[in-house]
Amino acid sequence: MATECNGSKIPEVKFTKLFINGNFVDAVSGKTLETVDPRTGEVIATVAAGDKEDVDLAVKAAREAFDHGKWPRMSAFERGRIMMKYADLVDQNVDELAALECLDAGKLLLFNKFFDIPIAANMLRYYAGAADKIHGETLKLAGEFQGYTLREPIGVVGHIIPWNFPTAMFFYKVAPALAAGCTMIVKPAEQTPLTALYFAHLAKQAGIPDGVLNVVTGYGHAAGAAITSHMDVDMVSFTGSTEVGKLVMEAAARSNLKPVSLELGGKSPLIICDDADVDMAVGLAQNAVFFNKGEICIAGSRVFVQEGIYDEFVRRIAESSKKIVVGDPFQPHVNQGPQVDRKQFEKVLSYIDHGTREGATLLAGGKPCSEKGFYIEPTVFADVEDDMLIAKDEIFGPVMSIMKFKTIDEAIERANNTRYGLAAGVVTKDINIANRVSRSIRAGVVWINCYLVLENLPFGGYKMSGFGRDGGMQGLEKYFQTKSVVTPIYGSPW
Ligand code: TXE
Repeated sequence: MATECNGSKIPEVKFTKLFINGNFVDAVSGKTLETVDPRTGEVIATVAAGDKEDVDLAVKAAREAFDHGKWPRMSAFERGRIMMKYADLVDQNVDELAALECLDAGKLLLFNKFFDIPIAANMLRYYAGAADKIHGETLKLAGEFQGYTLREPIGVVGHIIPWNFPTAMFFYKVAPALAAGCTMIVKPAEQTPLTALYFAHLAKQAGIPDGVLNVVTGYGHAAGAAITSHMDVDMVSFTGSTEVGKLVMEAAARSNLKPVSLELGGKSPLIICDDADVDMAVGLAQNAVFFNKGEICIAGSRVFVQEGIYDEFVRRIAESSKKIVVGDPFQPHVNQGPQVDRKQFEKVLSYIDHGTREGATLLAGGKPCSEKGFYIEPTVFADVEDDMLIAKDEIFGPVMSIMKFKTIDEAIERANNTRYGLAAGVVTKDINIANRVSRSIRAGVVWINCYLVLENLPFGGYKMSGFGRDGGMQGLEKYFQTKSVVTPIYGSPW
């Protein structure tokens, strides 16, 4: 039953156990973890904390469902039909899911309700439609041989997902893997386990057979590490920090050499040229950095502004950032909720402190803004130098770093001077500059006069932002193996 708090409907938490082989079960060890409301720092619910033994059980179920079950063997059209039903169930439960996500992750209720969750349902539909359009090739070989390729599901997949977009990340990974005919174990982030468990319940309702989709909540060093080093997991798809991405790859290499796909951190440049419409540039930059309280890997957190409009841009962005309403994400007039947990809250504040001590000019924000919970003011630094920590590290919070540049060549060089390569943006009216920048920046996505638009585009990183793509048809590819088959053709006239 939902309860009320400050006029907001707080949903009841219905699912708190591991979902293995179609059943909600306690962790073998009986261990639990507490998930916390970032608005208050208080415990919302106690959730099962799975570790190696639970992962072993989930992998066993997924292995059985893959090796002997219906899911990989049914027609792809039928898999797609079940996924469509799953999508409808996600839509039907949107109110409860949106509130649960708001409570667990501090994400805006209205955003969850009208964007995040409907987009996730559509992702299921996108891959449901793609399921029966995967096919191999036929090749005429030298001599009397013919070859063809089969696209086979890769097997048992481990999905390890972060807390900043618990719903989107769940379906970014689960939807294409389901369409491919894989079976899987999902480990949500320990900070935000609640919607993943709800999605497990809906998967069963939709008719996805037991063992196909298992959810093991728990800590990264326990449940996460058990997945990446498991000998019977055939592939791992990970989104999270670059540091943990390295551990994932290492564990995969040390165990069964399973392929991995890594979507990691970013420090994306947004280049604003002299000819830009300043209104547009301010709105775009603000959204690029402060969207989802800055907890987004593609945040345009390095804003390069050309010297001709620098002063005006800096003045305008400082004014507009002060108008962002920070507060309870359940409230419709609020633009920015709390950071996800105390660790992130303290991390962001420590970077703000660094920025001030390194000599950047603090134009707006810079402080926590409530007595309880993890709220931080939208913070803008100008006159940032490339070698300052706030210009180099992923802060993952509402902090904008503005740098001045003279020429486009200089901006491109400085924009590329980072270990990351996830996203970039350019604001200009000059098509040649837009094209030059988009070709020159080493990043997985470049936005011209817009930002954060992805829909069904392939998405992933260059450099230490990782490799592999989620989204679009490329997001499906990694869940297949390609097998070549060769037969002789005797007496063929061709
Ligand atoms: O990430 P972790 P954290 C960045 C962002 C953030 C920082 C730290 O800068 O401030 O990372 O966040 C699981 N084996 N991003 O500490 O630890 C973990 O349980 C296997 C960017 O939360 O990487 C969770 O499910 N798994 C990012 C997931 O990894 C392990 C989104 C991500 O957590 C593990 C999140 C291990 N040894 C943070 N250790 C993005 N690219 O969007 C942890 N995990």
